[in-house]
Amino acid sequence: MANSSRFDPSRRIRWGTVSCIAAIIFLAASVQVCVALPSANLLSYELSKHSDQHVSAATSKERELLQKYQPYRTAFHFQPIKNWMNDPNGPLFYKGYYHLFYQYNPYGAVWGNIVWGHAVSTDLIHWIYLPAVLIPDQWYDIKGIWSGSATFLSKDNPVLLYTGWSNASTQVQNMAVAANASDPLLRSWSKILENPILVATAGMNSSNFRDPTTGWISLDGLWRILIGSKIDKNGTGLALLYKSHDFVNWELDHPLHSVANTGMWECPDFYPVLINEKKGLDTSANGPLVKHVLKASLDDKKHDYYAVGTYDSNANIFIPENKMIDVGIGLRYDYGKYYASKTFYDDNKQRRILWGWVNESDNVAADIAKGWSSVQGLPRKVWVDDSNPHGIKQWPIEEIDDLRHAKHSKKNLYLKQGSIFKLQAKRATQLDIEVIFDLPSHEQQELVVNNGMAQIEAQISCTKVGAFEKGVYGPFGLYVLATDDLQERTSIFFYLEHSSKGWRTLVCSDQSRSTLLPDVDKTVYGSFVPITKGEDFLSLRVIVDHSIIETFAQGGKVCITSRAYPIRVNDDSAHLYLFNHGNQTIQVQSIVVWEMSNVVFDSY
Ligand code: DQQ
Repeated sequence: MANSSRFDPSRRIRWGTVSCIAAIIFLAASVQVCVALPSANLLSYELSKHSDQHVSAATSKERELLQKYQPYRTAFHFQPIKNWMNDPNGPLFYKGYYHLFYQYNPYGAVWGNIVWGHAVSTDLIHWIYLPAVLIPDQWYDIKGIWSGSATFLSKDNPVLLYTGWSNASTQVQNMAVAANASDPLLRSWSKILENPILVATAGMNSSNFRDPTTGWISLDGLWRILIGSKIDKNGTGLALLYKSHDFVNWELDHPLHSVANTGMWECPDFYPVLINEKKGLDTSANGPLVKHVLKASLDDKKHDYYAVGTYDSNANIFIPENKMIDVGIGLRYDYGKYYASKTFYDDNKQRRILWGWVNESDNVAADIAKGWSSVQGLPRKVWVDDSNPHGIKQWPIEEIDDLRHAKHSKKNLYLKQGSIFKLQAKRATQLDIEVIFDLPSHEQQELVVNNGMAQIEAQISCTKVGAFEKGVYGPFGLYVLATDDLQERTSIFFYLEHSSKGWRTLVCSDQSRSTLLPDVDKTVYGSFVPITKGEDFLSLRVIVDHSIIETFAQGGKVCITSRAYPIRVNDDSAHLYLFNHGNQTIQVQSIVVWEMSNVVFDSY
């Protein structure tokens, strides 16, 4: 069945038929650029031209067109045909199919009436929508089927744990089993008679008791799971540990880990990672070459925080590598908009894959008008950063590369002070860009610990720099989703800041001028980038898909996801630029830009 996920079906057809012509034009344009001397393409640019003095507000005609053409629908990110979506739930691989379940409201574009939506794919890119698998129909989940996870009790026996919002408005944990294990699409699930299998006991707050993890088998041979919670009196966030011999009868063990003043931990995730290897591990794996990642989604901050540490499976406790950057006070998966994420072990390709919910930055009225809200970030492979044992790296799964087609590349460009360079990309609303800059300062870099204080500093600095504070080295980087007069543009840039301990590198994603629409969250996101001794480059991979921009800095050490809603940028008029506003010339070692294909999502 033709995809109805694009609200303007003609857009897909139009793009389908013109894509060859576009590719030819693009190639021709590429040739022209490649033969030109790089310096000839560098426009000396006066900063005054960037000023917002002449910016005109979005007109009512433009707003009307917005609703008609749905320019913010994505072309290759997962999103339902319509309505509200939030957390990814229970991802798994079964009999040749990847399954994604997700929090979904079948009745509208705002949160409510939550069921588990369902889609399957053979490559994590092309999805088939299936009917919802779990809907509220029992006293223990009648108000909503909330988040949870999948566990394989044996190879052909996947089960789902989820939080039910009961008729008494308490949060209880329930289980569903695959009703027909021979169906690779796992379309039918049965809630078990023993539900609810876990309820909050005396002294616990049944309003803060949710989101069971994937189970694992510990050293004593018992199953273990975590449930997110908080201790009310001092706001300590924690992951409650439960044990079971049969996955149905559960007993409270003790908290696996807790951190003061972090508030409610939603959607905990706990998984093993190999030291010095990219290969993923099944959730029960442990041993001398294994570290563990504990992640919590902080309800108060709406960010996903993690820590790398050791899982002592005798004592059943988690010991973070560095207490200064423990869960909730240290590292984040993503320094932009990214929440309630969940990983799974992909047995098919022996890797661990991360999914995360990316909310809108517009407002509720806009969501209702467009009829949908939220996308899932691209699936990312995760592994321990071999240059920094306290951190992980994330990278879009390799299957994304299959969507790349027309390619444009350049080498050894010199971006002088105040220069911008226009890259010849057709349809710059769907791009995958990889750029490598020379690390400009050969002086010592400060090793920044990305704790809470550093995050505040980074955000403040990125905001100042975004507002045209010029430095010695930077800001330099990319303008994406930009109009040719730059009235609308989203900037992804590096900036080197001088501190008493040497230079430190910031990566920022600046939405402050991404749209002429006024009623949009335009926060500037940013983080310090850990530069390892010997690294003499700065790299960015930026994936643009209409209203979502995913940035992976320095090989995936730092990620920033942002949303943008430009009103004068469309498939034909979007532009991509390199820029440098710093005082020193910046060398671009290489830049490669690919146009990205549309993905057709089918309904079953
Ligand atoms: N979303 C679910 C909860 C979870 C929250 C409800 C996180 O289970 O804690 O839709 O976004």
